[in-house]
Amino acid sequence: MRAPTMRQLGDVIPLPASVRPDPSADFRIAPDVSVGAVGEAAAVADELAALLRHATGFPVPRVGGTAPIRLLVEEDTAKSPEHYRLDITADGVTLRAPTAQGLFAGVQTFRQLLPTDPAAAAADPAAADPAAADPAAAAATAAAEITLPGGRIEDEPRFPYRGTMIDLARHFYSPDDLRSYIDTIAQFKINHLHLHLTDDQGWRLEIAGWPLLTEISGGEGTGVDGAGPGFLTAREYADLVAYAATRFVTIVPEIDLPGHVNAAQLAYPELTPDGVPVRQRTDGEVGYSTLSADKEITYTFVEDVLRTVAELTPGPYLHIGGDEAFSTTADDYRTFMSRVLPMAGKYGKRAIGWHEMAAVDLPATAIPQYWRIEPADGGVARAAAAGHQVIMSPADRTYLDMKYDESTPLGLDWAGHVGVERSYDWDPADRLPGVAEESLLGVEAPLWSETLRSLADVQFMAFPRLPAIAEVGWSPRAARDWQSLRRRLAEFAPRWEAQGVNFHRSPEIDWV
Ligand code: TNX
Repeated sequence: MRAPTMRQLGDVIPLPASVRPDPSADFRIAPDVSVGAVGEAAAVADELAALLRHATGFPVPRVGGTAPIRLLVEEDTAKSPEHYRLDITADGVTLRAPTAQGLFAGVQTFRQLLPTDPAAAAADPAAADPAAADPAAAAATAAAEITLPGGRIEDEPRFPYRGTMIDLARHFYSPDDLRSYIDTIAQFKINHLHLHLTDDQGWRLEIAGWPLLTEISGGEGTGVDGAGPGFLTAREYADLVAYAATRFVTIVPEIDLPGHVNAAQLAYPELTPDGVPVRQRTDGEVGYSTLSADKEITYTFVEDVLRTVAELTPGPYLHIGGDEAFSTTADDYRTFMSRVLPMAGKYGKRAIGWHEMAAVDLPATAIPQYWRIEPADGGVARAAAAGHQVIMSPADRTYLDMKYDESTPLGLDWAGHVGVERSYDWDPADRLPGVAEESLLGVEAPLWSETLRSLADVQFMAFPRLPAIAEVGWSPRAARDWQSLRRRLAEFAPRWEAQGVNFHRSPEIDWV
C-alpha cells in the first residue's frame, strides 16, 4: 500500500476560524495510543476512539483522565457551544470545548486530519488492502504511517443554524437512509435537518387520532409519479430524532400549511373548503390546495397535528410551511396564520415558516426562511427590522434540487443551474437589503425530491454542494476562497468512496 500523505492542518471543510500550523509538532499515532475523557466528554471520546480503531487497527482504549489524546469539557458560557480548540503537539492531542457539542465539532475536524477516512477500514478492510487479511500486519503498516499535522486550530461557527432540508413527501426515505444521511452531513458540521413531512403527494408522519393520513397518504402509489411510498411511525420519528441528537443534529419538522395539503384532504375530505373529496395527486404542480380559514375543523386538525409533532420533538423549532398558498386569499392566509402561529408557542416551540409568512404579523420568536431568487423580499426585511431572525435559503444558491448544469440527469432548473462555485460564491449577509449579519440565524440548503428516487440520488445532489454551503454558514467570511475550497473538496473523492457516499464528479473540481 502506498504511504498515505500527511494532511495539512487547514485541509478541513468547513474551514476553521483560526489555523496555526507548527511543523515541528507533528504527532505520530503509536500502537499504545488511548483516548482519555471523563464525564460529559466520554460519549464523544468513545466515538473518536472507534474512528481511530478503524483508522489504525490498534486497540485504542477509551480511558478516564490522562492519555496521549485527551478530550476536555471546560465550561465557558461566553463561548459558542460549538467552540473547540484542537492542540496537536509531538506529545499528544488535546481537544477542548465548552460543551460535548463543541467536542463533537472538533472530532469532525480531527477525522478529516487523518490521511484516509476511517470508514475505509470499517467498510471492507480486505478489499482496501490485501495485507489487511492479517490485521496485525495491516495495522502495523497503517499505523506507522499515520501522523497528524502539528499546531493549533481554534474554531467556532459564524452562524448557529446550518441546516439542510429533505423532502419526504414527494419521495419517502427510510429511517436507515435518513440515519446514514445524518452521519454524512454531520461531518460538515451541519447541525439541523429539516424534514418536509407533508405535501400534496404524501403525508409521512403518523398522527394519533388521524390514522388515515398515513394509511391513505403514506401508502402505495403516493409520492411524485406514485414512486415514493412510506411513512414514519411516531416511534420511528422519535427514534430518528434521538439518533440525530447523538450527532448533535436537531430535527426541524415541517407540516406544510395552509397550502400543499392535498394528501391530508385525500385522507379526510372534510378538510377541503367545500367538503368535496379530492383525487390523489402524484404530479409536481404546486399551489392548488388549501385548508379553509373559516371552518373550525381546520383548526382542530392543525392543532392536533402541531401538538403531536411538538410532543415528539425535543428541539426548539416547528416549521409550519406557509409557502405557495396560491389558492388561499390574502385575507384567509392572515386569518389562518393568526390562529396557527400562536399554536407553536403554546406547545413550547418557535415557528419557522417559508418567507411568505412574513406578510403577516408574526409572534416575536417566529423565523422567516427566505427562498426566493429575485431580491423582492416578501416582507422579510420588515420582519428583520422588527427583530426577527431569518434563515437564508435563496433558491439560486442553496437549492440542492437544482441541476448542477444542463447535463445533470436529476433535478429541476426553475431557479437556474447551481454549480458548486455558485453554491459557494455568495454571502448570506449581502443577499437581502435590510437583512444583515445580525438578523441571520443561519443558512439552510433545501432538497426537494420530485425527481429523486433513492438515497444515492439524494447524495448525488447534496455532494459536493452541501459541504460548500456548510462552509458558507460556518467559516469566517473573509477566510472563504473558492480555489481553496476546490482543493479541499478534491480530497473527498476517496473519502466518499470509502464511505459509500454517492457524489457528483463536478468538472469544476480536479478530483483526487
Ligand atoms: C418550490 S420553494 C417549493 C416546493 C417545490 C420546489 C421545487 C418552496 C418553499 N416550495 O414546493 O418542491 O419549489 O424546487
